[in-house]
Amino acid sequence: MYKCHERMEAQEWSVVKCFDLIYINPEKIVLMQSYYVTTPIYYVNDEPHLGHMYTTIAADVLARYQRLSGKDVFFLTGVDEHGQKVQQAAEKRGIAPIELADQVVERYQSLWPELEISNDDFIRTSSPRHKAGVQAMWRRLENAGTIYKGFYEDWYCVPCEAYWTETQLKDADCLASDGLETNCLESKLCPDCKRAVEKIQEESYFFRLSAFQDRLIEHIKANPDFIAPASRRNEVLSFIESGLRDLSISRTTFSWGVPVPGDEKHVIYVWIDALTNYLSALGFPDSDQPAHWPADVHLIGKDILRFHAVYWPAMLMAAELPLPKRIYAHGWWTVEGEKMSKSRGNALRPAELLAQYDADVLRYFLLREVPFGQDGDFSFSALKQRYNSELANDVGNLLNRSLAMLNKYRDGLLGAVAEENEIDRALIADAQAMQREVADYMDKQSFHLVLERINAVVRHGNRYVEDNAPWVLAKQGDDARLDTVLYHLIEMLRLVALQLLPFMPEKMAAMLEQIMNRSVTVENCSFATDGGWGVLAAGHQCRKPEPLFPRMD
Ligand code: ME8
Repeated sequence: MYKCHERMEAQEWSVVKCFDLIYINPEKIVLMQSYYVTTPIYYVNDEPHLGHMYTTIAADVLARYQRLSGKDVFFLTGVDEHGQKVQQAAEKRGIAPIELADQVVERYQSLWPELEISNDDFIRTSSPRHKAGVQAMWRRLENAGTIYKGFYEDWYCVPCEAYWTETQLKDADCLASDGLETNCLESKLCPDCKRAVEKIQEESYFFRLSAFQDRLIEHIKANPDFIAPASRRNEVLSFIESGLRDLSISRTTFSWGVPVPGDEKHVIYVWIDALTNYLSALGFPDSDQPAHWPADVHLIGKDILRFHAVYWPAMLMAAELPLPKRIYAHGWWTVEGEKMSKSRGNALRPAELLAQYDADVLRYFLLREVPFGQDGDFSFSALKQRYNSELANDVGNLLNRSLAMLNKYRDGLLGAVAEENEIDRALIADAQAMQREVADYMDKQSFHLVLERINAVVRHGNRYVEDNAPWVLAKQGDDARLDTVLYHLIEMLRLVALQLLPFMPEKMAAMLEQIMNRSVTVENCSFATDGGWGVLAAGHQCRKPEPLFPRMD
C-alpha cells in the first residue's frame, strides 16, 4: 500500500490526487480514499461513563458512514494507562497500575461491542508497539533540537495531568468542579477542573513549544476547518496569542510511564505519551509514513482541546509530520441538570443505560438531542419524548403502515411505477436532496442536522401517505396509482434506512431487511450500489412488517 503522492510522478499524481491511498495488485489498481477517525484514549483510573460513550459513538457513526461511502476507514480508540493519576488510583486500591489498567481495559473492551462500536483497532499505551512509538517521537523531537533539560518549579493538576503557572491559578473560586467546597484558602485550584493543584520542583526535560507559536497561529488561520466548532478555534487562537511557554515533558517523582530514551530516571509526560497513540497505532515508527496518516478528524471533548490543538500540532511540526485535518471538540453532558461527578455519584454508567434501552436508541438520542460541539443535558424524559415522537411515531410507524399496506393489498410485492405526478416527484427530489445534504453535514460532524434532515423526509413520507390515501385507491381498484404510491413509499423508506444505518446499525439493518428481503451487512451494502432512487425492481418481494420501535410508556 502506498501513499500515491510519494510514489507517483507529477503527471500521474494530478490524475489521482483526490485519493489518499492506492492499492496495487497484479490484476487491477484500486483507488480508495482514506478516512482516519479517532477518539481520545480514555484514562483507566475510572470506569466508562456517558462522556466516553458519547465521543466513541460519534466516531463510530462517522466510521460507518465513510465505509458506506466507499472509503478505506481506520477507526481508532483505546486507553490511556500511564501517568500520576492512574498510579495514584492504583495505589489507593493497593494494586499495581498495570493491574488496574487490565481491569478497566476489560470494561472498555466489553462495552464497545454492546454499543455496536466498530473500531478497527484498540490501542493500549502500555503495549510495546505504543511505547516504541512514543520513544521514537521523543527522539525525533530531540533530533530536531526541540528538547532541552531544565528544572520545573510550578504547579501541576493531577486530575487533568496539566501544568499551571502561579498566575494561571484561580484561587478566588472556591467551588470544585463537582460543586463541593474545597479549602481554597489552603489549596490553589486548577483553572480547568477547580481541584487542588500540587507544587512540583524537579529536574525536567522541556519541549520548545514557544518556538512554534507563530507557525501554529499561521496554520490555524490558514485552515479554518482545522479546529471545530469555530468558537473553539477562537479560544485556541487567543490562548496561543497570549504567549506560549516551553512545556515540561518529563517527570522524575513517579515511575508509571514510558522512560525517556537514554535517561531512564525520567518518565515521559503522559500527554506526550498519550497523543502519540494516534501514530503508534498506525505502526509508527516502523512505518515512517503510516498509510492512514494524517487523521481526518480527532474527536475530543472540549476539556482536552489545548492538548490536541496546541501541543500535538507543535509536536508534529517539530517531528516534521503532517498535521491532522481536523480537531473537533464536543461539549459536555450534564445529567438531569447536574454536573456528572464521581463524588456526587451521579456519573451515568453505560450498563445502567443499556439495561433500559437498546444501544441504537441511545446512539440516536445522544447525537440527536444536542448539537455536537455544544453542552447539553441528558434526561430520561427527553429521551422518551424523542423516542416516541421521532422513532416510534414517525419512522417506525411509517415503515409499519407502508409494509402493512403493501402486504394487505399486494401480498408484499412491489408493482411497476405508472405515471409519476408532481407529488411523487417532490418526494423523490426530497429523498435525493437529503442524501446530498446529509453528506455535507457529515463532513462537518453536524450530527443533529443530519438526523433532522432525515426526519424531515420521514415526515414528508407520512404526509405523502395522507395525501394519496392508498386505502382509498385500493377500494377504488386504482391498481396503477396504488402500485406507484406504494413503490415511492417503500423506496423512500429504503433510502431513509440507509442514511440512518450508521446511527442505528441494528435497527436499520432490520428495517432494510424487511424492505430488501435479504440480510444487510457492511460487505453487501454501500451508497454507491444502494443509494440511488429506483434500486428496487417491480416484482420485488418485501417482508411483513415487524415493529422496530414500540412506543415507550
Ligand atoms: O482526557 N460529557 O481521558 P478521560 C461529555 N486520557 N464528555 C465528557 C464528559 C461529559 N460529562 N466527561 C468527560 C482523557 N468527557 C485523556 C485523553 S487523548 C490523547 C487522551 C470526555 O478518560 C472528555 O471531554 O479523562 C474527554 O474527551 C473524554 O471524556 C476522555 O476523558
